[in-house]
Amino acid sequence: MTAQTRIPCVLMRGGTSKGVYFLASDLPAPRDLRDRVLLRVMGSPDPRQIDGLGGADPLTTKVAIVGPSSRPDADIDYLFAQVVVDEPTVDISPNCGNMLAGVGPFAIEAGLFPAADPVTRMRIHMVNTQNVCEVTIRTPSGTVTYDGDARIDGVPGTAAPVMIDFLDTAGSTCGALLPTGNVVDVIDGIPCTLIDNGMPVVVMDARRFGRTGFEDRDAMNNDAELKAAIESIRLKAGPLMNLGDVTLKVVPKMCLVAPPAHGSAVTTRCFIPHVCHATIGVLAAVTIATACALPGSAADGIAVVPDGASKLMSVEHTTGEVTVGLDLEGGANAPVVRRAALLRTTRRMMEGFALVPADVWDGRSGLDRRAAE
Ligand code: NQM
Repeated sequence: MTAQTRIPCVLMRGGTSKGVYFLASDLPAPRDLRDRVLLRVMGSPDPRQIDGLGGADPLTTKVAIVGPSSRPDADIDYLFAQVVVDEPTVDISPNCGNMLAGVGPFAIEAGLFPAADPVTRMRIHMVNTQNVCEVTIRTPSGTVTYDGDARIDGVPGTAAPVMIDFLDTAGSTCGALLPTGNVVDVIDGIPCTLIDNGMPVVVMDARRFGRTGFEDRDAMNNDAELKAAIESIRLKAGPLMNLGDVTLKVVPKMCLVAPPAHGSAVTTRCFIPHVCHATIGVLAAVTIATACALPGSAADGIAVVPDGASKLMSVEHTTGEVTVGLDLEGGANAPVVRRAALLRTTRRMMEGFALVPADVWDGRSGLDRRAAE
């Protein structure tokens, strides 16, 4: 008789995030019990997460829950869960495009989807936002390879590319690209673009806060006055964006923009939402690039936007840049997002079992159930 329940899982880096990947069938189905299990796995709430697998940072306290697709137009279901480091909260309102990079390889290696040769294309239903994306994974001879020559800022070295095409991200969580119907709303005296092209984001000019927007992550994180001003805007923006009371939610993300410094389209500093991101969220980058392309937005006059309906937009962050491919139609007043795409990499790093005390969950994971049958 064991005092802990064993849950099969894999630790993976997905883009510039890191987290634990589970099969949905290995976790308890009721949401409140699943949340308690995930909090215990990560060691939350605790700023150091000393008694769990989380890395004391929102970017390393992420969970991907993967299973067969519940929709006929997709191959795999992916539910993202953001476990909060220092609160007893698991937020499934947002999606995560970084963790998404690991979902395809995880699904293939779990036997949920057959690999082709030399690449596998998979349609993933992103359960949080009910959107579908198509990922392309390197699978020479039908085996996932993690080696390759693709490089993304924020991750040392190179790895196999994972191409992600987002198909219908506009209004993913808020119901519309511009949930208030306005390109700009003024909150606490600051012009804000409230926008959702895959991630609810509030885009604001850093200079309006008396900051340059080029401050590094530590300076941003130590700037209590700035963080309080941003949080005040966030709490007001949430209901306006159809997100309700966002006090305990990790959306909307809050983004300060500044002019490009190294030939990009724009410089960003994202708060997710209480900590400054070490890089940038994937869907946040897609959403911010979209805001930059809208005349009259809070980024107008700051961002440098390429001409044409198909744009490659480099979005700078604290440690480099991410390039977003964006196809927009319809003009400034009624913009229609046709496609958004970008490159990520991933790596499977550890496989085994997460152990949670039986007094948190004394159920049997799918693996133990299968062994007993
Ligand atoms: O915006 C961080 C990340 C993310 C989310 C966050 C993400 C996205 O970098 O798609 O990837 O905004 O909390 O993993």
